[in-house]
Amino acid sequence: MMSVAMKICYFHVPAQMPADASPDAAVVIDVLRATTTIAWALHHGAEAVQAFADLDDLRAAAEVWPADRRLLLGERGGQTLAGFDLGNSPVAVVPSTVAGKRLFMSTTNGTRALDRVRQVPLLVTAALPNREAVAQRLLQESPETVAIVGSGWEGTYSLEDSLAAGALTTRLQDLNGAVTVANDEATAAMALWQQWRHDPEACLRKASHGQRLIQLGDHDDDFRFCAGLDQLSVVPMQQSPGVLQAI
Ligand code: 3SL
Repeated sequence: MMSVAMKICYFHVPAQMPADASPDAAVVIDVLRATTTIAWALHHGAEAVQAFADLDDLRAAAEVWPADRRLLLGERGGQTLAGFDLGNSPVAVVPSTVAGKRLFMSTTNGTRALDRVRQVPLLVTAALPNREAVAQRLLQESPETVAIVGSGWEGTYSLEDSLAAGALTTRLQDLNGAVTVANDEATAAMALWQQWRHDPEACLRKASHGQRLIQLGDHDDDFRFCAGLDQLSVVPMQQSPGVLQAI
């Protein structure tokens, strides 16, 4: 593989990214569960996922889309939104439900993080199941500067997003020695991945949002879908503002 001079910064939450930062590429991560759901939905044939920070904007955009080709997907605090077709679960986005449909999606943190970096020229989402696919695609596209942005939880650090940021950065460096880390957060994320790489699901369950989901009820399948490493070849990529497709 060609040598790619790529610098990686990791930001725990979108607000940590400097206002004047202008990376060539951004990778948004919300392991529990928005970017995992996006990966599985596109893998299972959804036409696109259109992400919204604001629910009124979502409803307005969905209304002008053909009713038989749209689904509303969203949560707040882990609970499905009233009147929505689906909650934010990778388990729910099965082919019989999502194939050929556009998913109009809004979540507590993940879609807000996407909104923060929607101006970045190359924008993809990553989760543990498509970590390898995203690493390969980044090396193909070879942006010089990459911001990995964790979604966090309402402005605070999320363990599981850092775990996946570390998994992705580690894989990028394994594949290409010219990939460098440019902030301490990225180095710490790689150390976190070393700590948990043999049992990522245990890390997800220990994380505060993992604990929140456990309190809400049985999420065993969600944990399994979110923790499975390198299972999907899909790379959700922004095609127009907020619209992610498997390209
Ligand atoms: O915060 C988010 O964007 C969601 O992924 C949270 S949840 O896992 O759906 O509760």
